[in-house]
Amino acid sequence: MTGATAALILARCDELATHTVLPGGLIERVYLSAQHAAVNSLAARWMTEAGLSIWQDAAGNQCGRREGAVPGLPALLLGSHLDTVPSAGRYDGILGVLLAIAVADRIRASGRRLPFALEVVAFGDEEGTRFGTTLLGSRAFSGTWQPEWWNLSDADGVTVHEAFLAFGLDPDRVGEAARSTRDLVGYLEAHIEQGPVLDDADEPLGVVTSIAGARRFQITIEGAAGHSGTSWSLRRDALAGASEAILAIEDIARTANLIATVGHLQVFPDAVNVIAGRAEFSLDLRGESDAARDAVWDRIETALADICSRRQLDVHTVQTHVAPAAHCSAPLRAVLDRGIRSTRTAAAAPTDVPSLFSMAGHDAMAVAAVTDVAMLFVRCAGGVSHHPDESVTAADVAVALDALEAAVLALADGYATAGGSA
Ligand code: HGY
Ligand code: MN
Ligand code: MN
Repeated sequence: MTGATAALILARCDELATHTVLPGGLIERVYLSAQHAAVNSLAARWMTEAGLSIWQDAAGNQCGRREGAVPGLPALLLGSHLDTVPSAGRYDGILGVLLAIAVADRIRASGRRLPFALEVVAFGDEEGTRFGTTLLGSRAFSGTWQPEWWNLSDADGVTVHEAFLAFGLDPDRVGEAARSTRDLVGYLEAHIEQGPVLDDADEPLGVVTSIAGARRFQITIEGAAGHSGTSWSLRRDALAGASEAILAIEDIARTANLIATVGHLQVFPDAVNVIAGRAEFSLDLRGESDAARDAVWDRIETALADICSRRQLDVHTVQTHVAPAAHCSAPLRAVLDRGIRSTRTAAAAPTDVPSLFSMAGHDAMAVAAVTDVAMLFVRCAGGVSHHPDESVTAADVAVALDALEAAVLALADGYATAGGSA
């Protein structure tokens, strides 16, 4: 039966992938878009079929709930996100939402009433593709929405506030999406690893120890546009300065064993025979500890100032996103460990269950503000992600489903005997 469900989950990933703004089978689906509304409707239908009562919360997250032994009990949350990066794979976030729905369906079919409610949440904005800052859905959910986000705007100049209204949401009621700690047991998120560790270890599943803290910046370097025949001594070339800065950022981060990525660069006026007067680029900086990450940012800022002073350029940085590193809860990691072990045949060597750090960010970072979190990683081929070649196998999806269901039931068993605490 698991094989058929895994096949259904993969087919649903394919169906969700058709809701995209890009041609040619490429995937891009952003927060509060028509594509977001379409996949919320699909997820709502599948949640209903899984026996969940459904609602869309005040921030556009699609939610479903099945009561426990008695109505109104605190809820165990399962879920992930349905939005994507540009030219995305079809499993990042999506697989976690569909695994959560499949576990809820299995528990419905078993007729078992758990000692807690079971909720599935499909967050609407983990990637931050549309508005730059990320985790908007899960931060509304965890009660950490920031008022300054209303004025963030997308590439077309549409603000978050306007996008809420266009999606049929009332910005004044975003606070109603916030959940309270007392209503929650914890959050378990299944997600592809987006790294090579499980694939290299020939392991289908692993348990996350902690999730990197991230900061994002928009960096602008200003020089002077000019004729490309201008002599060297008169140039103030913003693109040359940005190029030196980007390599300096890479060198500083590598030396500090942190990860820094410049994924966006725009040059003005962007012409073959004009010296660049302005260069704008993004910086995504992440590390296992917030302190180490912040110390590296301080060094990067100093390097930017030195480079620009030497080249008679001006530099301006704006932080567009910050999310603290999140540590996964030991009790929830333990039930995921038990869930994975339950999928192993008795004959299998009792090797340790892989536990690994996540350099990728996840909604669990935001949800950690309101309840304990843990993550189940699923192998993806070669660790490839944020790319159309992202892939998983039906066999790994099947074992992930069994492991996640077993983890939920292990938590229920422990929760019932412990009188209701995760
Ligand atoms: O950027 C990340 O790490 C995540 O995929 N949003
Ligand atoms: Mn992603
Ligand atoms: Mn993701």
